[in-house]
Amino acid sequence: LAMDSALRRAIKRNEFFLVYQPIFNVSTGRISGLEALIRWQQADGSVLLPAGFVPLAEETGLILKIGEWALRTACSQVGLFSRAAGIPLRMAVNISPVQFREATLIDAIREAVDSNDMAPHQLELEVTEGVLLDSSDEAEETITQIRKMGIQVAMDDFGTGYSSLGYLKRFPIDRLKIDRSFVTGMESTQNDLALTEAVIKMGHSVNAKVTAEGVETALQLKYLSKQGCDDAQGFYLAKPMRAEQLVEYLLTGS
Ligand code: G
Ligand code: G
Ligand code: MN
Ligand code: NA
Repeated sequence: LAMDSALRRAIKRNEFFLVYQPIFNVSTGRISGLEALIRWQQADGSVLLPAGFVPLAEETGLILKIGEWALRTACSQVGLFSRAAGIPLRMAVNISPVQFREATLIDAIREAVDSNDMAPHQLELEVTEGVLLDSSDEAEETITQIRKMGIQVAMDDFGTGYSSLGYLKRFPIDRLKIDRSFVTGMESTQNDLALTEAVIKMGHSVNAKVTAEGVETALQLKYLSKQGCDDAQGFYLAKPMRAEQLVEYLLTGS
């Protein structure tokens, strides 16, 4: 309960901020997009990661306001980042299953895209399998509607759910994100190496692009490149950064 009122106060006081992690095209090595990741800077200066507050925000419904703020903020900055990079960047925004169930999501997305300097295809919504679990018909319709607007949909944490393959059969998506647990195991575990290759092929077979998450070594990147992975993200390539630092990074290339 204390946490609940702290969250409400945080919304009023604008204590949330976004960091952005660069995502790279594997074959060119050039930046192709960004993932927006929310942080909460508490009154005492400490910074909380999403795992420390998103679950409660989802339970209390406060994630609706917080998620809308994140969507608007990320979209309001993608033009600036794209100019600094010299190419239009994709902006990936995580969407909670709770947000996804709200009928207001479509309007919020349209508003965020229309009122900012960006093309619809520059926005990519990352959904987890949790989005697809309940009332699948509605989820399917929402995804279809979003994609008709020209906005992209990515399935996040792919491979960790109950029925990854079933979701792939059922839901039309633009991108798969290979969960970092598979990428971590690539160097040491033959099975994981085989599985990343299989997931990349699977994604391509349904005309989706594939992003590998959690790339931490040169060897992992080399394997992913051989396997035909489209994009990669991870500490080896770049860490999440605040907006000011990101602009500097994009302008100077470091
Ligand atoms: O930032 P960190 O690397 O700790 O991210 C962990 C997870 O938190 C992400 O994989 C994502 O699922 C979730 N997350 C990050 N930002 C947001 C956000 O703006 N909204 C929602 N719903 N989840 C987020
Ligand atoms: O949306 P998702 O839950 O996948 O968010 C990605 C999370 O993974 C973010 O919290 C980000 O900080 C984290 N992350 C990004 N790159 C790496 C990495 O190379 N290694 C590890 N351990 N975590 C990473
Ligand atoms: Mn994500
Ligand atoms: Na993920």
